[in-house]
Amino acid sequence: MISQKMQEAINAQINEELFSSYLYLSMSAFFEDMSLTGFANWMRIQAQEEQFHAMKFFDYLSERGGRVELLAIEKPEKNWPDIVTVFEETYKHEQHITAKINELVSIAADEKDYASGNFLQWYVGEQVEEEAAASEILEQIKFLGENKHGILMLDREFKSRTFQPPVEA
Ligand code: OFO
Repeated sequence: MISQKMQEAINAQINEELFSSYLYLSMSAFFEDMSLTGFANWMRIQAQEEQFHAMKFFDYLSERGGRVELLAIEKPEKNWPDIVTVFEETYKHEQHITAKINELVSIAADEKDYASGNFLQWYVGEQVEEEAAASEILEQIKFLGENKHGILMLDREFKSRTFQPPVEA
């Protein structure tokens, strides 16, 4: 049986993951509106990944005899001044999520909940990838600057991104 404290922290994290999904879906809608369908696809896949992260916590909490409680999801931003700002916010958001995952790891250690500590390691690894992906795209877009041809090339590349649930999950 999972502790009350760990249960509350996981429920809060489910909300964080669902908000992440909502935020990236809003960014996808922003790009659709700009007719950058590749960027819109990249964000839509990102939203699906976040949904997956949320459901992985959902299933784990249930498996441990805890009770999932869904909290209200905050309304995400709708507009951004430019593409660079979207990816700056994406990168900043992923750093925020990493901090939240690290807090969960600390709670698991405090509670001597070794199963949760082990489970959370998947997210620790995942956050390294999430931050690296956001940071790499941010740097590419900064490099391209006003180069519209380059942005369209990147947009074409992002059209091919698909969602693949991790096999080991
Ligand atoms: Fe983007 O990693 Fe979950 O939130």
